[in-house]
This record gives sequence, structure tokens and C-alpha cells, in this order.
Amino acid sequence: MGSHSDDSSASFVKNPTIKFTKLFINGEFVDSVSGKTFETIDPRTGKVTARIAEGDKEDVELAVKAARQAFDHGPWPRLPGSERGRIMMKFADLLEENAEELAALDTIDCGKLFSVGKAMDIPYAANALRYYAGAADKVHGDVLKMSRELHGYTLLEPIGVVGHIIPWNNPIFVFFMKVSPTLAAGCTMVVKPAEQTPLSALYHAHLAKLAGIPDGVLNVITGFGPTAGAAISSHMDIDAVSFTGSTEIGRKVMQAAAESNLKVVSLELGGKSPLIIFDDADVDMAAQLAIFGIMFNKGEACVASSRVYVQEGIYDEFVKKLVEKARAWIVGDPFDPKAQQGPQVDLKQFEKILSYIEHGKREGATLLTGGKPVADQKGYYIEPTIFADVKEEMLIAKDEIFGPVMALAQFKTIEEAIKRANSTRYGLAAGIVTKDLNVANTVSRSVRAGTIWISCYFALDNDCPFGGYKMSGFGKDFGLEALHKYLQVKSVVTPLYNTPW
Ligand code: TXE
Repeated sequence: MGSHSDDSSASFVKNPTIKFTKLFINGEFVDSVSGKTFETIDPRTGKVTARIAEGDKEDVELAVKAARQAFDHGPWPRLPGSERGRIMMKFADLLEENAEELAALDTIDCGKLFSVGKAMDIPYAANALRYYAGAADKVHGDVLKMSRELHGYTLLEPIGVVGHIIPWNNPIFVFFMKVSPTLAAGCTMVVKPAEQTPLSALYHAHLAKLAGIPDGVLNVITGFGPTAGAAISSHMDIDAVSFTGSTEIGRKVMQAAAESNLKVVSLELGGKSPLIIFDDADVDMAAQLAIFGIMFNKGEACVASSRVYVQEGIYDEFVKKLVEKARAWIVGDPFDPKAQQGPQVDLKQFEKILSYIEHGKREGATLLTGGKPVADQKGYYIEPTIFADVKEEMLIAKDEIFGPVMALAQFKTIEEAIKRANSTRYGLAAGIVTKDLNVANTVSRSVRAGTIWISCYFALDNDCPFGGYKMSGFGKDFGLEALHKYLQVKSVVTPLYNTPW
């Protein structure tokens, strides 16, 4: 990519200098053992942005050794929690100081809107670091009420070396969602960003060092899933693996963990989340929410509201507004502040989405708007697409498309809405739009999903445990639940009165 020679900061942001392209092991940027590199592509053009070191099994081996050494003998797990917290706060400040450059790296790597990266992903990431920094000195066990003359208590100890396997759809956000609680718990780690989006992760490694995180605590191995990713999930000396990605690969990660050292596994996988809109909704607001729920981040969101169910009384009016809003939704260069949707991450995803659109047409769903690539664009841009009359058995109602494609249907009763919402193998999130508290409460408790949003969508928060039911995975990110994923409980027991046992 271009260099920092242009004086205008706007041009610099659009052409960030790529400073970090090597693996980060034990506090140093290094080439891969094999010397191999891979290309990272700009989805706005399909052109190569940079060549990045391609980590493989040998590199994971070196990173795990460094992480193990830092865990067994280094200061990090032994520091007072408040001191770990202080360093994490500094890390958060550095993220904010470098917000534009980091957001720009994600824009050229995955097509994320620059405005969203800067105004949302970076503040979310910094806040995640601060939230867990504040928790780092409040981790403690319990004194137990034993049934005999024994004194028993629990210790919460860091779980050890953690492997994080990260997807490409929210590179900054997911990195810190995983890394922040792991740091607070006193663990050390090996992080593998997705091969499509390695740039920001390497930059974070540099900032971690500047913040004072000791060498070996945070290692970043860029590379591919079947090689570097598989080496993490099957490693005998990694104590826990946290994965966000497809259900198919989640299954492989779990298998590899079972067949190696039975490491602790947490999986955040795909979704096919329903948004249920009742007759009493404000139709304009509901249509806006429905568009936002599926088109935000170009539909590349695990919680995207890809199935929308609307009660029959407002259906026609809703459809009219929905289509107007979809047609007004601005698709374009993700650096343009007016754009609401950038390009899909890569050619593979672009083609996957278009093939689902063709399926929808063949299966007999009604295409209300969109349905093809955006004309006059070189990159992977797809029109906001809405299918109506979608039946449960259609592929576009069952599979995670991970693109700007909505499956719309109408319903009559609350019972029907609940049944249809639950007719999926996934269970990540659901949305409800109603003013009736009874309806909201009934649906919230009947839909099998890990997060329910009432009259809002994408309302993620540090304090709010996030993760799936059913085949959307298990184990929570966010909240104190996430911190506890990286801790293990030890029971310590001693006789109360020195009585021999
Ligand atoms: O995912 P993968 P892909 C869904 C979404 C998308 C589909 C395919 O529907 O269209 O998955 O995307 C690493 N061992 N989600 O193919 O392969 C890989 O390098 C260990 C939903 O990109 O699951 C990357 O770092 N790791 C999702 C990560 O897994 C392996 C976000 C995710 O890639 C591996 C992304 C292996 N054998 C996709 N193979 C969400 N839940 O948000 C790959 N990886």
C-alpha cells in the first residue's frame, strides 16, 4: 500500500502504511520458520495489499514455548491484578491514540466502514480492555461452608496458555473481546487472526509491547486455518482454545481438542437470528431496525437478523417501508463517510452470497429488491437484498448466508412466531419489536437463543455475556462469564482443629 508521504491526513488514512507483516513471538516480530508469506487482499479492488508471514506448525510451536515460559516463569500471572489492570489501561489508551490507523487497516483488509471502525470498534475494544482491567484485582475464590470440621476454600487460578482463533468479520472487536479477559485472568496466549485480516492483529501486538505487556504473554501467528489454526487446536501444551468462526470448523476444533490434550473449548459459531415484529410496533422504526439488523457490516455479523417475521396486520405497510429503506441504503467505498455498506470480505464470500441469492430465486422466494452485485464497482459489493414469502424449508431460511440478504415472512399468532423463530439449528440471538410487555416477556423466554434484544439490535456490551445456544456454540464472551472461562477453580481443604485424618 501507499506510504505516509501525502500531507493530507485523509489520504494517509486511506493509504495506511503497513508497518507490521511478520509473526509476533516472544515480544519480537520474526519471519516464519519456512520463510513463506501470503497475500492479503483489499476487497475494494481485489488487489494485493501486502505480503504477510505465513505461520505454520513450527511457528505455533515456538509461540507456545514462549507463552508457556511466560506463564510458568514470567511475571504476568504473578503480578497483582491491579498491576495487570494498569498495563491493560495503558494498552487501551494506546489503542485510542492509534484509532485512525487501526480502523483504516481493517477497512483495507475486510471492507469494514472506516467510520464504524473508528467510532465503534476501537472504543468497544478499548472499553473491553478497561472493563477487564478493572476486574483483574477482583478475582477471588470463596470460603466454603464444609459439612465436617474442615476449613475449605477455593482459589481461582489462570488456566494457562490459551489459543485464540479469530474470524475476519470484526477483526479488532473480536481480538479484544477474547484477549482482554485472558490478560486479566493472568493467562498467556497465542492468537491466530483470520488469513483475510492479519493487519490490525499485528499492530495490536506492537501496542501490547509498548504498553508493557511482558514478552511471551501475547503472541500473534498469522497464517491459514488448516495449518496454523489446526496446530493450535491440536497442541498438547495449550490449555484452552477459544474459537469464533463457522460451525463446520468449530466442530473440527472440538475434535482436535478431544484427540489431543482435552483442552477446554469455547465456540462462538454461526447464526440465523430471527427478528420478530408484532402488529403494535412503530412500523417505520421496525423497518429501520430490520434493515440495520441485516445490512450492518454488510451482513457479515454472526448475530445478523437474517430472518425477519412480521405480523400480518402491518405486513404490507412494513414491506413498503422496508424496500424504500433498502433502496436508499448507500453501498460504496468504506472510507466514504456517507457509505453504509462496504464490500464483502473476499471473492469466496462474495460468490457464496451470490450463489445463495440464486438459490432463493430458484426456490420460489419473491425477490423484493437487490439480488446482484453493485454495478460499476470493481470490488466485492452486493446490493442490499430482500426475499419475501420465505418458507422454513428453503435454504435461504436455514443457512447462514453472512451477507446483506434478508429472508422475510409473515405470521399470524405469537405461538406461530415462536415456533418459526425456533425452527433453526442455530441459537445465537433474536430480536423482538413490540410495545406489549407480556408479548416481549413470553417471546424472550421461549426463543432458544443466547441474547434477546427487545426494541433494539446489536446492543452488545462488556457487561452482557454473549454466546450461543444449540449449534451456535457454547461458552460466553463478554461479562464476568468470559473472565471465568480463563480461570480454573482449585479447592483447598485443611482440618479445622489440627485433628489428624
Ligand atoms: O470460516 P472459518 P470462513 C461463517 C460464515 C462464513 C463461513 C465461512 O457463515 O460465511 O463461516 O467463513 C480458522 N482449525 N463465519 O471459511 O474457516 C480460520 O483461519 C483451526 C461466522 O472464513 O471457520 C479463521 O481464523 N482453525 C463467524 C477462523 O478459523 C481453522 C465468523 C474462521 O474461519 C481451521 C466467520 C482449522 N481446521 C465465519 N480452518 C462468526 N461466528 O462470527 C479454519 N480455521
